[in-house]
Amino acid sequence: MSGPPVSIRGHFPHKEIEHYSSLHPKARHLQFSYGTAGFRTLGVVLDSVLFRVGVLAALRSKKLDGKTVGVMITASHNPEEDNGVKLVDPRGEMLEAAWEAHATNLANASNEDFSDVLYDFVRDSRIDMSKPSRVVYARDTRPTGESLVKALEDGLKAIGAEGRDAGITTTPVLHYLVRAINTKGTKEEYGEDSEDGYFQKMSEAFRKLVSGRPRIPPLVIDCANGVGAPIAKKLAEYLGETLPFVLYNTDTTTPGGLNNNCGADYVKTQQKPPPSLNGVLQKGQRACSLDGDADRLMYYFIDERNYFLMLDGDKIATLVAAFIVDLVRLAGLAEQVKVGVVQTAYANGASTKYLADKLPVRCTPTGVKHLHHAAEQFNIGVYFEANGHGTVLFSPSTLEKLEKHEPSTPAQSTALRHLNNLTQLVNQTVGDALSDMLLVEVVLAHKAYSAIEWNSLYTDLPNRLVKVHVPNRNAFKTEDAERRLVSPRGLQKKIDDLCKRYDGGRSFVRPSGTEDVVRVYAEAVLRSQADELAFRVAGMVYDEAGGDPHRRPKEYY
Ligand code: NG1
Ligand code: ZN
Repeated sequence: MSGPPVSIRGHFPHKEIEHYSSLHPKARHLQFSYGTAGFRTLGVVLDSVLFRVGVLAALRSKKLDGKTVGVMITASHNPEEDNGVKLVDPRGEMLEAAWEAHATNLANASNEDFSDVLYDFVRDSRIDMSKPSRVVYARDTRPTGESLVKALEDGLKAIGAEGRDAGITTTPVLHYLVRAINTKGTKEEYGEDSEDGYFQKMSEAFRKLVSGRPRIPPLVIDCANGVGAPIAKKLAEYLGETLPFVLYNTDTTTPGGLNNNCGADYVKTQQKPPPSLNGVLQKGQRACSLDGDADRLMYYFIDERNYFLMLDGDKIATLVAAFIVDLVRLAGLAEQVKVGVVQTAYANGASTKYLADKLPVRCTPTGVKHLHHAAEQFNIGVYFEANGHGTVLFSPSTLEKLEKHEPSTPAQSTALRHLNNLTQLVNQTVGDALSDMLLVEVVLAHKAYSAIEWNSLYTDLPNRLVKVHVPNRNAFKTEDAERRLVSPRGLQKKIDDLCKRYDGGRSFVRPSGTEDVVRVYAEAVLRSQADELAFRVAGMVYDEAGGDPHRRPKEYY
């Protein structure tokens, strides 16, 4: 005998869903996938996805008992015509992995099936439709953003969710807001839930950390012609003379400017400054680039010989981690508070070596969520991708320790005060270019380092990143935090044999999570050898993957 028909709790708004869904039809031929960076593709094809993400965000909030969920509309460092969308969970962290698959399913349901697929999802996930639902959302400066926000809002209306528009702001501000809203009035209160609250918290901590230090010389900031520009302008007002900014690439209205020949990704991949800064930078002057949504940061400078030197995510991680380790020791907490660093296989071998002599270093697969979770395992976890995305996490028990610890000397008390201020300066929800930038400036001020001294902590091994277009990148499977290939069989052995022939040679191969390519990374003691190793491995990958021999790129030898 079968039981009573399974039904869902509360009212399922069939009519509203069908009505709003018909305003945002999905094109039949399009397939979408919620990957490491959420949904990301050409902005003009995302209308149906945004509507459905609105619906999903509203349901996620109901599932979490009415906690506020975040939605960020951005395509980060991608070209201006792209756009994308990501969900943010209530503590300001990335969406729970299991829901990524739900997001993909819903985005790909046909127009006719959408309402039924949604009903089944609500039933199977046991979502109580009578719960409240709250969503806060924001977008970057991309031209397609405005209409995508409307589509998202229709998704919220279809479910009857309460929406809060945070306007045009950075990804890290949106993550901050989500956490601030959800912790309001609790003992974990993260800050006032407004952009002003974000600036207040960060700038106050910064002022305290640099007070009594020599005046900081102006910092050149390349804003990638993106949302970092208006936000950096506002931050400048909060900081005043404590840290003078010289802002470049702040044009968010001229079409095509976003991330074009500028921004953190340009600097990292081209290994040169944005052309707009040519002739601007004085020798030794600190400059940095943000990406299109201001969650990545690259520092750099021109040295005495006019060489361009890049201070990337690895350099930031080493600078910051070494500083925190010192402070913990000076505060008398070395036994109780363990500091660790998390990197990916893309971290320069020289940075890993430098760090591993001082503290535990973990390697995780690419993607912020992996790094973030690994960093949570430490009392204080510093994580950075080489591309400049990263932050520092202080565990709840560490925060408590820092607050309650009784220092026994004035030196201990000073170090402890600095640590407590750092917990306020750092955006612990996600990598944040502006918060990371202030963090770097604090360390430089405390150590009295110029960019040159910072750079000399260790010397990067020359490296090369190559993209290989193959018929099926899913044929490439990895293990050991993506450092070794398990398939195609036998290829790893060939790579190992080749690496042995290069001094300091290291190379690995993995399928990209965001582009239809396989990435090859190689490093070696000499620049020419790093290049040669990368292109040789790329050639092996191309041949192994069955690439057309007539179209084999010449530079693969
Ligand atoms: P993929 O395409 O999976 O290599 C890229 C970056 C990641 C990360 C994601 C998300 C490199 C080599 N890869 O991933 O670090 O930032 O994009 O945006 O930089
Ligand atoms: Zn970004």
